[in-house]
Amino acid sequence: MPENWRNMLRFKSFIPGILVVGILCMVGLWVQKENVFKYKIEKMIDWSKKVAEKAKELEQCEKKLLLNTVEKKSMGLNALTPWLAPIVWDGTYDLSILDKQHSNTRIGLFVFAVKKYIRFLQQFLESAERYFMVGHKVTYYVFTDKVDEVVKPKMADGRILQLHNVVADQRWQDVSMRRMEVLTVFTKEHMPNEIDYLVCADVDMVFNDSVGVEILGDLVATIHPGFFFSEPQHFTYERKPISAAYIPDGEGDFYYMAALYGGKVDEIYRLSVACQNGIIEDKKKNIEALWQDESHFNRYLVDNKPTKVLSPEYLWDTNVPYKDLAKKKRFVILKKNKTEIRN
Ligand code: 5GW
Ligand code: MN
Repeated sequence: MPENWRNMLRFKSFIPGILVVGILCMVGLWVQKENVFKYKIEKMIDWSKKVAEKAKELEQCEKKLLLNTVEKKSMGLNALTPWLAPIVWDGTYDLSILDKQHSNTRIGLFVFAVKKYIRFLQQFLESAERYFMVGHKVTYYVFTDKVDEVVKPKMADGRILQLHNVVADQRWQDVSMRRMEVLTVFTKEHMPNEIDYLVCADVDMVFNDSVGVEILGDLVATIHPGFFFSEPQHFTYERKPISAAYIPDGEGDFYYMAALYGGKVDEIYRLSVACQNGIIEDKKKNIEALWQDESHFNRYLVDNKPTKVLSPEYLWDTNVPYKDLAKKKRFVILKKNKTEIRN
């Protein structure tokens, strides 16, 4: 008998055994069918419940960011920019983790209070003591033409107030632009040894809710609340090609408001040098950008994308019609009588 026939016979002798085992297994499955299927069905119900929960969570997130309620899908509605920088909204970060990461971080707050704007300083500083980087090392860099009139706030430990004299330019446009020049000097000479991050702010503002280390990043800018839902072609960028701040149609991501921005000291040095150079270039041509330093600031940020973008929670204007956009109104623009304060 050939060898392979013999093998087949040997195999055949196993067939009854295999059949018996198979039948036993099927009987076992039949007896346990309730449990086996029940387990699978329960698992499936469990998973679909979890999926439904996640979908609901996502829907709530989207609602919070108005993805479903606003027709026009403006980029500002997202929690990430197209270059994957976070857009900071309440609920998108865990402050207890970030506070630990920044336990040794030194933060500067740069502000100008020149001429009549000195009237805003006391409330600005007092509200900063209450809400700005609470628990961290903070140095206020206040620039004013009236150092003697400054009312020092009661300050927590680890917080320092530096008062600096600055010339009071006659034209208000020059006062606003002077900030860039002062920044080029301070971010180069003084601040590198004193602080890690610098935050620059307008003084005609008040802190109204917490502004903490979640806003720190290499280069950080805030979306202007008035242009949150605007199409880029309607942004009030400088549109005169002759200006150094010129941004052509089709360029630019957000309209940033220069009333709150920040970053690492060397990043703010680079930004202020670029803006100051643009301002000087325009002055030589006897022209001025539409929104002075803010126009140059926006020009710089077209080419140098911020690594973090702050939502309008951080520059809130009580005049905007979409009141629900910001759950927290953290840093609020004060209403001012423009003719009174500018004369
Ligand atoms: C005064 C009149 C018109 C415009 C600016 C000034 C002005 C601005 C001033 O006299 N003194 C002064 O310190 N500033 C600084 O520049 C303040 O820090 C002020 O917050 C910043 C920008 O000027 P703002 O706040 O009037 O600009 P908007 O765009 O917020 O109205
Ligand atoms: Mn302002």
